[in-house]
Amino acid sequence: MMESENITENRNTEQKNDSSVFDRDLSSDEITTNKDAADNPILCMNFIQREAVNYRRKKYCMLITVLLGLIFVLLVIAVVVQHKKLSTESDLMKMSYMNLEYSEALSSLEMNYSRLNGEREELQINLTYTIQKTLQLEAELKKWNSEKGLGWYFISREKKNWTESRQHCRDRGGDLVIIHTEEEQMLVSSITKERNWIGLSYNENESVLKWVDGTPLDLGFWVQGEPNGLGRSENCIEMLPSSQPKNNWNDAVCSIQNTFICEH
Ligand code: MMA
Ligand code: CA
Repeated sequence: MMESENITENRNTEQKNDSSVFDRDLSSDEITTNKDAADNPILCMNFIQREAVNYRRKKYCMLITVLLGLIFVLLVIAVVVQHKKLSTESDLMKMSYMNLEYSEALSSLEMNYSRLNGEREELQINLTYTIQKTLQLEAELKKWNSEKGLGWYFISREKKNWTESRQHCRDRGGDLVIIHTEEEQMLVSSITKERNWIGLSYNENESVLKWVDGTPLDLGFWVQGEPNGLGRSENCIEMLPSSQPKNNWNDAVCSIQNTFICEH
């Protein structure tokens, strides 16, 4: 009786030991003990059962890790897709905003264009009227001067070379100014503030100074030391406003651009 009680107690102790083996990891001492106890069939069974449980645990862990990894990858994909979608939407919004800006700028340009076009037409009408009025006044002045036996001068605003200047005067019924007296020299000098061509030049072949009406020079009002080109490189005569009015002629290169004085 006593012996059977002992066996029952031993079995309980063994069962207790078994369950504690399932619940915890074994220390290396215990493993050694287990190896040593491989001969014991009960301990051997416990060892196999424990290994099986460990294997199952590892399997679950791996499965959970894989699942978590999968979820993570899916999340990353979802974030990337969402980001792309958002950036496409923001690009579209930007483009439509720019389109709006462009169309506003375009309509403002169109308005400016039509306003400027209107102003241009108005100015064109004014210009036409002014040209007509000027021609009319010129005609009246010419008539009045010819009745009184007087000439009149025209001082250009634009600059031209000597030949073009002369042509401009001739196109308007006059020619570059001719000066025969000191009185006329002083008068013409008083109305000019820039370098001006006058109607005097070297005759190409003879190197002789002649007025535009073909008459030779009788009286000159030269700057001191002029003319110094002597018809070789400086064939046309200009007035220099910087010099004193009584002596302001200089021979100059005919191609330079000067204002000019026409006489009618
Ligand atoms: C310029 C030119 C000439 C003029 C000299 C006087 C340098 O050349 O205007 O025609 O004789 O000046 O110094
Ligand atoms: Ca000169």
